[in-house]
Amino acid sequence: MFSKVLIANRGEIAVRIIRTCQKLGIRTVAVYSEADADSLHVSLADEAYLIGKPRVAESYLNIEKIIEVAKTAKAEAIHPGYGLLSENPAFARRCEEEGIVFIGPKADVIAAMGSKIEARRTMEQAGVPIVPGVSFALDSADEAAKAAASIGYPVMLKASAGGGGIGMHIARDEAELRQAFEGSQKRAASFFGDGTMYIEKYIDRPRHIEIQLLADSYGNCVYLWERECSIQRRHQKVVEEAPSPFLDEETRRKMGEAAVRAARYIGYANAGTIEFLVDEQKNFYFLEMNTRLQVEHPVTEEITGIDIVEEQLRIAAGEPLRYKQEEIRRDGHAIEVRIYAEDPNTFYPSPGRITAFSAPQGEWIRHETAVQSGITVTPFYDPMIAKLIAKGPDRQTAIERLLAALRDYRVEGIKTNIPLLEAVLSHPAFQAGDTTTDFLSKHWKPIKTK
Ligand code: MV4
Repeated sequence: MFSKVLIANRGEIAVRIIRTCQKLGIRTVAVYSEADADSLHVSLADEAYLIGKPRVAESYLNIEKIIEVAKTAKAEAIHPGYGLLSENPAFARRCEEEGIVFIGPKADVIAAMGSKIEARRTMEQAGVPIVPGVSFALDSADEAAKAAASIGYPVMLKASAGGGGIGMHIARDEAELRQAFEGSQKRAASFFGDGTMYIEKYIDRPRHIEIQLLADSYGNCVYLWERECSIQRRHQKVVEEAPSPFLDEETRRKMGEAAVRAARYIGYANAGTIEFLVDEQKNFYFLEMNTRLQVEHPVTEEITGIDIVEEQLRIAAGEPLRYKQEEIRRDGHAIEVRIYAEDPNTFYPSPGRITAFSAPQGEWIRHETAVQSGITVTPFYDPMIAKLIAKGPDRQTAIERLLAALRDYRVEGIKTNIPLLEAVLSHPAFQAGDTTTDFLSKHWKPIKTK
């Protein structure tokens, strides 16, 4: 195992990773920007290095600076967390070149999954179901129209370099497709530096269900069941849970086995997630592969009892997987809500100084945060300030425990989305498990807040 690891991240996830390192006796190196000098991840780590100005481009995304710190501090490995450099193949490659272990898959695997067209083609070859559509670049509106005619409308126009919802467009007929094509292509080119477009059949009212994988460097791979993350707002997840209230055992097993097949086919090593769209008939289709630790990993940890960060460290250090598929437990139900510093009605970020902050405690409540009373939420970073997770023997109990915890949650000085979270969890449609991706646009009516 490593004796020292650098955490190339901030906020709750840096704190989360440091805690597992401490549990394993690994020394930790934090990096921080000028805006984060007083942050919890800095005080918790054994060493901390200032790497630049508040803006991420001048600190947390500065590859050479982070590599330099890792060398100075003699860190043997770097954990990138999520976001930031976590799915940047150039960063993984620089680590490989410097003999520093990148805690994640190989750079070429990250790059292959970053191209959505290449990922589709690869999954098709691996025998994983993909959404009906094309797996090649469409160079003109004419080509797109020809492809759409054979797929059948409605279709979804997507950017190959996209993901997470950016650069997508629904077209219900040929006129709409032709009208959207060039604009989408230009937007993708300016946003990602790559205007490559493709189309898929549009799946109506889908669910977003993803499979958590662990794979080692010796070809062993297991799935840690699924998470359902259908409740989203502008492609930002709001509520995540495990297990999915929608899946039956047979679909669950088929999805898990398809995900393992995918990981084996690409020679994947480390923790990873295969995202699927699931339609009303329970057909599932590969959407994207996330080659990092995910924000919502705690719900999987709560139902399996496995510390995913610990397994990431062990895999990266060359240990074989410690579990066989039959040994993966699934106990009870866990739900996570993301607490954002934002106005619950306008969804605009609400930065500012937090004057009071406390979360309820309890054996079935888990609170992941780097925020403390007195800190300032700055506009430089993601506005997610905390995650609150509740566990119960069944879904209804988990919902009730999470609602009770939210009612006792105290944040003063800034606005948060807690009223939205309470409304979702207490909504009859959510309680009935009717959790499709259009949930918030259908059910959320802005409310009055002080
Ligand atoms: C789709 C889709 C329907 N049909 N693709 C949104 C995020 C990006 N990763 C893919 N997304 C979608 N792709 C086809 N062919 C609907 C969505 C989608 C969605 C997916 C998951 C969770 C929430 C969503 C909200 C709107 C649209």
